[in-house]
Amino acid sequence: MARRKLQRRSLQFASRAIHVGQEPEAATGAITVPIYQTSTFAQSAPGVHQGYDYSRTDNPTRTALQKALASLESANYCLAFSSGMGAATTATLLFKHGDHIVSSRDVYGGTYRLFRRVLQDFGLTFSFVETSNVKGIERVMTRHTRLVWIESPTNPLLRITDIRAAAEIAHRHGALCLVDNTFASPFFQRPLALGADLVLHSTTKYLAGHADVVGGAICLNERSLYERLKFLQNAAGATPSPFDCFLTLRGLKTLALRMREHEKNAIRVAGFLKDQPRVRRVYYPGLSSHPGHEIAAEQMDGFSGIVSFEVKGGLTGARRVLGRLKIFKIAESLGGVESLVELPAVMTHASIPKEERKKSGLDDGLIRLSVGIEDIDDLIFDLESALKSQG
Ligand code: P1T
Repeated sequence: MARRKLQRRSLQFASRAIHVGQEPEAATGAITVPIYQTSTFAQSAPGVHQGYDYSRTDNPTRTALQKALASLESANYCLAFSSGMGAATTATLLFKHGDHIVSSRDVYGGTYRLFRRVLQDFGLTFSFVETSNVKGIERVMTRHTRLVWIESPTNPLLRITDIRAAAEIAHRHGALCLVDNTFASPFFQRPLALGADLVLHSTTKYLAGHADVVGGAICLNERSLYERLKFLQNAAGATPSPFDCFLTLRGLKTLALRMREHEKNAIRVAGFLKDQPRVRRVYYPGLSSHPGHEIAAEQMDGFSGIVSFEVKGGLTGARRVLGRLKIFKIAESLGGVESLVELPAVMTHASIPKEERKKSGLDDGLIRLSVGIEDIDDLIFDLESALKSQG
C-alpha cells in the first residue's frame, strides 16, 4: 500500500532530471541511455518500423532528452535542436510574410541578427521594445502581430519581464508568447506555468552545463502547435546528433545541484562587486536594488548565475579587468561549471549596431560574468585582484 502510494507520487525536479525518459534500456538493462549512433533503422516491410525510421526525424537518444526536458519544464512536449539558434529559426518558421513579431530589445545578439538580418528579408516585421515595461508591448501590438518574444532575464542586462502580464497581452491580441528561458533554466523558472506558449533554450548553457556541446530545445503544451513544430523540426532539419543528446542528458542529471551552486556564488559575486569603488554599476536580479527584483522574486525560484557590471573607465577599463582575470576565462557562452567573462559589445552582441545597443542601455564597457561553481573564495580573489590592480 505504502509502496503503491510512493509510486503514484510524482517525482521532484532533481529526481526527474535523472530518471524521466531514462529508464534502463530494454534489451540489455543499460542504466545510461545509449548513444544510438545510427542514421537509419531497419523496417520489417516498407513503412513498417518500431517508431524510428530515420535519425533526422527521430532518434531514441533524442527521444530520451526530449522527455527529460519536457518534464523539467512541466511541459507536455519538447523538441530538441542542433543549437539554440536552430530552435529559434525553426520556431520562426511558424510564421509567414507579413506577420509581425514583438521582441524584447535586450536579447542575445544572435537572436537580434536572425530577426533583423535574415527573417526581415523574408517579409516578417519586428518591433524591439523594452518588455520589462509591459505597456511597451501593448503599444506596438498590431492586428498582424503573431508572436511576443521575451527573454527574461535578458542577455546581457538581466532585465526582467513580467511573463504572466506579457503572455496575457499576447493572447488578448491573438498572438503567441515565447520565452527564451536560457538564463534561468527550468530549475529557477517555468514560463509555461506563467502563461507562455513556447519555451526556448540554448541547451548549450546551463542544461548541458559543461561547455562541451551546442544544442537547443523548445518546450510546449499545445498539441497542434507541437505537431506543426515537429513537422518543421524534421522538414528544416536543425536536429541534434545522438552524441550531442547524450552529452546534454548527462549534464542535465546534475542541473539541480549545479544551479544551486551557480546562484550561491553569483549572489556572493554581485554583493562583492556592488561595494567596489571601481565598479560603477552591477546588474543582478537578486540585488534588491535591481529594477526587476520584485517580479523576479515572484516568478522565479532563484536568480541564477549571470552577473553583469560596469567599471569606471568604460571599454578601456573593462578590457584591463578582463586582461587581469585568471580563473574567469575570456570566452563567449555561459552556464558551464567554469567561470567565464566577456564584453558583450565586442563579443556576443557585436552584431547589434552600436545605436541599437545604446538604446537598450548596453554600454560598450559592460562586463558579463558567467559565475561558475568553483570555490567562491577563489572567484572573489580573482575579481579583487583584477579590480585592485586597475590603474
Ligand atoms: O549558441 P546557441 O546554442 O545557438 O544559442 C543561442 C542563444 C539563444 N538564447 C540565448 C539567451 C543565448 O544566450 C544564446 C547563446 N548565447 C551565447 C553564446 C552567449 O554567449 O551569450
